Amino acid sequence: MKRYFTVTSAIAVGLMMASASIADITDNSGAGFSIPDDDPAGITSAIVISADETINDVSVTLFGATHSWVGDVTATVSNGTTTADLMVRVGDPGGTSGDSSTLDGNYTFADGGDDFWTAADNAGFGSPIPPGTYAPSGAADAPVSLAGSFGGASTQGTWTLFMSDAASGDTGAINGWGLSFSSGAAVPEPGSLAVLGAMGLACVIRRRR
Ligand SMILES: [Ca+2]
Repeated sequence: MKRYFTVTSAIAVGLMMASASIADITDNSGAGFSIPDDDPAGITSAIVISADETINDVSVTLFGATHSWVGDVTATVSNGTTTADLMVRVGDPGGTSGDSSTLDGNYTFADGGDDFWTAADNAGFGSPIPPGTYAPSGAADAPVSLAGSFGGASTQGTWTLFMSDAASGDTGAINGWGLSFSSGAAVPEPGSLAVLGAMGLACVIRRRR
């Protein structure tokens, strides 16, 4: 019985480790850049993902982002097939100058995050939007879902972050950026659940001896 318990434990742990290893992929190797001022052509930076996993959800983080007028800024992420907005000229639904708050820190864009436009509105003139996790949004605060945009696609390929600035005078930059994927594999397969059940039964039998 003791040998049986040891073998099933090893199998169960092995299955759990296999599940964990493909559940999440994080790559924070995206290079930083200065955002060209008042230039719709913007700038892009790429991250190449070699792992081929099915995406359940993805988040994008801008590291060390700075800008003295967030309303100038547009940021999008693309896998070459689909492009999703992260922020588009915050506070500028009518083609005016946009929100006058600033960027200063790390900002993660993920489904379910706080409302970025509300945070910008609350920050006020010349004050930073608090670093944190925000929901992506499009022009005029249109809702964006990264899971809806990329769910079911492969992680594999060249991912690009695009950023641009739409008005002269205020400028910004990022130190780097990253992607964090979750796959649908975090839930153990039925086969591994059966092994875990057998392990539990083995534990019960051991205790009774
Ligand atoms: Ca500018």
